[in-house]
Amino acid sequence: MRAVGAGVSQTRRVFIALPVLNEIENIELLLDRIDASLGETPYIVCVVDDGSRDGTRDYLAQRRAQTPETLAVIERTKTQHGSQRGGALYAALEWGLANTDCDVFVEIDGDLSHRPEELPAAIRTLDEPGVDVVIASKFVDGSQVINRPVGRELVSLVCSWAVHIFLSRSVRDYSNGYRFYTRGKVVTSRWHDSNAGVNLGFPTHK
Ligand SMILES: Nc1nc2c(ncn2[C@@H]2O[C@H](COP(=O)(O)OP(=O)(O)OP(=O)(O)O)[C@@H](O)[C@H]2O)c(=O)[nH]1
Ligand SMILES: [Mg+2]
Repeated sequence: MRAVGAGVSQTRRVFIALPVLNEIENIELLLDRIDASLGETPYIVCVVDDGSRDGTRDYLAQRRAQTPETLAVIERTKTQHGSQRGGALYAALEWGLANTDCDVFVEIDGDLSHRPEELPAAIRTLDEPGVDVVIASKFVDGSQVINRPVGRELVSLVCSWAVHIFLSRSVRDYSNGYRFYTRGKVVTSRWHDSNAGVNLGFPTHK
């Protein structure tokens, strides 16, 4: 972790969970943009790779050797068909709780679909009283959706609408994986996850 600086509240230490599978075309630029966006704010990115075969692993090993204080890598082997993004996210958050004292936890995708330049503003929102979860939304004024099939957009819209109506009026984009949590909320969500089957977007399975 690096020294304190400007950009985000100086007391914040930021943990970024980054699930990846075959992201060699994006990973370097993404990590560079995260670094530039956070400036001198102390942070660590925890990448969980489920068996990339396109050189992502080699790149991460090389980058980690250069910047061990800001990059952790968990290498796993894929055990199921389909995306294991949820399980990878869970693994990263568990690692972050056990191995860091970060007080802000972020999940972000590795395909550059989420803009790292928005990190400081979203993290600052967590400073507001009573806020412990922030979800970047495709459905607020000023948002732009680029290169997304209409079908996916529709599923996202319906799912978010249902959550907004039936679960929480403050959630506008439930399907968006660009999220920010206080450490306390990560801890209590884990508890809900394992004990009550309720979750705030964390996976219900590993
Ligand atoms: N660790 C891990 N990461 C995965 C897995 N599948 C996808 N990912 C990563 O999870 C993130 C989101 O995956 P996407 O395939 O883009 O899923 P999506 O954003 O719902 O789908 P698109 O709208 O097509 O982009 C990316 O960073 C992927 O590299 C997986 O099985 N394991
Ligand atoms: Mg994506």
